[in-house]
Amino acid sequence: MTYELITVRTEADKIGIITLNRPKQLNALNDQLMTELGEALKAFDADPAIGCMILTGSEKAFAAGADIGAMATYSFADVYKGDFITRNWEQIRAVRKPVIAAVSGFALGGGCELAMMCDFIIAADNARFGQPEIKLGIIPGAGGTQRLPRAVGKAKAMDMALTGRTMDAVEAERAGLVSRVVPLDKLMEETLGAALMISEYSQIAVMAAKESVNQAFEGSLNDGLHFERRLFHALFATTDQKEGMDAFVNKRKAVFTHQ
Ligand code: CO8
Repeated sequence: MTYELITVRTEADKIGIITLNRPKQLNALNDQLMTELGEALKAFDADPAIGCMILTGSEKAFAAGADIGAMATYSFADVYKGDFITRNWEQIRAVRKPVIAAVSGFALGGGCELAMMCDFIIAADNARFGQPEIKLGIIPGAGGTQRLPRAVGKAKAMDMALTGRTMDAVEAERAGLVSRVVPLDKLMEETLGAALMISEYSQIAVMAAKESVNQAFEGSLNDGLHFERRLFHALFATTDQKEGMDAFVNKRKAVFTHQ
């Protein structure tokens, strides 16, 4: 498939990198862009050579939100009947391999929600996160009122959703929204380092870890512990578990075959 609003490349034949590419609109997320993003993620997820994906934007903007110009004239009937958002945002959740968001500049509204849909966020020191929908007479619609409180707690999530203020990278890291903050010129290097590390581990174990951590947000502690235990037990059926443990015992580097 050819893409117009994103660019796609691989690194070291193991990492799929998707760059949002609507620079004049600060990567505002429209239908076409989200459809292309879903297709690109699906293709990388299905490629056995790819172990991890990176989603990034430009220096100035990861994404400044949903495309306000496109939404401005929508009616309730348009968005409800057309299933606005669900139809082409859900693909991100369906991806089973890890997706790291490398965020510089603005991650606002749908842009902040898109970053939060990724498995973790590495932020450049110029990153700004916010849910400013309240200023437009709406509320977040792609998970902002649900994922933000889980990431930063109720107080900060309420503050951001009700006032529309932004959080800088330092506050976002302190609050738990991002996993690391790095200088802007080191953002891709740091993110690629993490992605390469992940892509060299057993894909089965990596996918199981992702699935199990996500479970922590979707059910009770008891259910989550049970789910984790079952996956943990199942990994003893893999060749990669034998390889990883044998390599440790024999003081050599493990070579995983993803079996
Ligand atoms: N939609 C459409 N165009 C945008 C958007 C956007 N979200 N953000 C910026 N742009 C455009 C501007 O209109 C401008 O275009 P032009 O040059 O043609 O006038 C260009 O990008 C550059 O923007 P600015 O001149 O405003 O740049 P500044 O550096 O002065 O300001 C800001 C940058 C602060 C990011 C500012 O552009 C801004 O406030 N943007 C809007 C942010 C916002 O409100 N985001 C939330 C949108 S609502 C939303 O995301 C709901 C999500 C629901 C789920 C997702 C559904 C798809």
